Amino acid sequence: MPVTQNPTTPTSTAPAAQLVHDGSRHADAWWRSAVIYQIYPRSFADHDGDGMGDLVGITSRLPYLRDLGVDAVWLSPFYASPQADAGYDVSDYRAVDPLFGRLEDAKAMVARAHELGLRVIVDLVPNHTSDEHEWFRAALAAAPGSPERERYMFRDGKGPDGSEPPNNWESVFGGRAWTRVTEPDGSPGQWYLHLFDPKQPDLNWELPEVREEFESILRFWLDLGVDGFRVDVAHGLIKEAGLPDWDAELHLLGAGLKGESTDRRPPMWDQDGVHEVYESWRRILNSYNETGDSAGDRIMCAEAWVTPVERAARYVRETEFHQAFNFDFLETHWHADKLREVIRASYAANDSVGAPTTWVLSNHDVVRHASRLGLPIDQPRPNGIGAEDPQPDTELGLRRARAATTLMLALPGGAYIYQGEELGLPDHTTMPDEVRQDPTWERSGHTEKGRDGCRVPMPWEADRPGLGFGPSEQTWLPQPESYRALAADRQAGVPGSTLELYRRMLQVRRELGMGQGSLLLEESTGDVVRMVNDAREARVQVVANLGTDPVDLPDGAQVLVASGDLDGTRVPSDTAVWFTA
Ligand code: TEU
Repeated sequence: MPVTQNPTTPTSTAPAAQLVHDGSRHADAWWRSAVIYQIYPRSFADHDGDGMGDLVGITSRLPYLRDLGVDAVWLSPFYASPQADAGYDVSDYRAVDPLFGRLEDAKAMVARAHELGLRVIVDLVPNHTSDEHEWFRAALAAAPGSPERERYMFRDGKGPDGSEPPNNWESVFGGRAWTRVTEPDGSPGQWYLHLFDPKQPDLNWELPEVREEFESILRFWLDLGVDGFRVDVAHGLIKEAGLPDWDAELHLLGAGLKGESTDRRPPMWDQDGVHEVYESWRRILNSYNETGDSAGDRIMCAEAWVTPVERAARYVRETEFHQAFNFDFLETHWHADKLREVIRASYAANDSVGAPTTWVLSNHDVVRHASRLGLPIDQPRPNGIGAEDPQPDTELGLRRARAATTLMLALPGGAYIYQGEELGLPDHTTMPDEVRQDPTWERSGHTEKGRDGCRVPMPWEADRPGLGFGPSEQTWLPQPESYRALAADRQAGVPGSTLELYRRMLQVRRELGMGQGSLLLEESTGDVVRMVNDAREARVQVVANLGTDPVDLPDGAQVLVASGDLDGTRVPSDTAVWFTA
């Protein structure tokens, strides 16, 4: 790294720093500071060699996660499903899909995780079922107005012959959000709502029977021993009465919520009625209370794309979710001032309701941060990248991704890691279109590549077929050649590797109690984020240099963690450091 002649003069971190989060106010419940690792079952580890990950494969790799130093795993859906949306289309909520194994394998996986000291969170998909769910099949076989149809959002079409959809809503994956059915007698019939794929009909959450069924599903998995739920599309269950048209674009974050635009909420997202559902679920979770902690130890995390943060905070009131994903942080561009702002606002909102703030940079729905941060700053982020699209700067992306994670894991609260980010994996950005499986690709009329690029099977062993994903060379999506050098076995024990950086950070974070710390943030420090995690065991200072010039560490700084090579006591561009002084 070249050294410029005029490094930014260091300022002492303490004096101008403001307390933005007081970590001493809360009891030590595990989920307030947990680092949770997202397993994408299709792509984590394949045991039977069919090219698709499975539960036995996951169980076999759990020691790796214990050694990585995470507290818990969250598994994306592995339930019975036609896989129209990679398992987020569930046909039986109490069964394991044969692709992934049997219920016995799920029990063995939970038992093994617990033996290793890892908790297990499973995914719950309540907004919609699969169209192959027995309820939907029954609804299609029954008449309009029947109790079977009442479980879903069936409506008559508009126009003289009902051939127009009931309203103008669009599906998140592209195209209209309504599909017309053929009635059992062969005549063109009613329409049903699907905010996602046509194979994902939305349930009618006004119906007590739907609520009872999901309470029973919760108990089923709690009885099986899981430690909690990640709740899919938690902001979508209730729709505004009358299903009014919505003309703004259907953004998940809720068009009309940002800036000067209207303060009317989209009729399909973040309706006040959803909270009642979560209050009842929280009561169930609390009743499974083995530790005596009044907040319980089984948790729910909301996937709720809701803005502004004040609205999002309503999901984590103490009678509802324990946590929610912080998508504002994930969406923040690589600017020090914007990061400072989102950090401050996130703590303010969550602390106001006594909830832990969580942090996340990648998941199975977004371009991985090693690729995302290699794209030009301030441009809209693409939904997937294809071979003919502008390619991310791989080296810069990885460098910034490591710095971003180093910043993230210094923050008190909970954090989510998406499988493979600990290896610095980029997206597969040159995947042939023919192999794409995300319904987004077809439904958007080939205008959005979709999410396959971040869902590629894990590289475990560089010299094995399929990079050690399983015993055969099959992988359900192709792995890019760049994954070979990033395979876990190429990084384990290698100083400076991304895997060792993650291990080190998780170890230091745990040993010093940084997840439970207080956060002091310095204002107005230009392109450098400076903060202090006042942790149980140490006062950890953090410098993240987003500028072009290197910055000096103060005299006597003891470096605990650095996202990249330092030049003596200088922190180069796009590098973050934890140190004590
Ligand atoms: O995602 C909610 C969601 O709508 C987005 O994440 C969206 O899929 C993404 O922005 C692509 O446009 C959840 C799941 O995480 C996702 O995998 C599912 O496809 C979706 O729900 C439907 O169940």
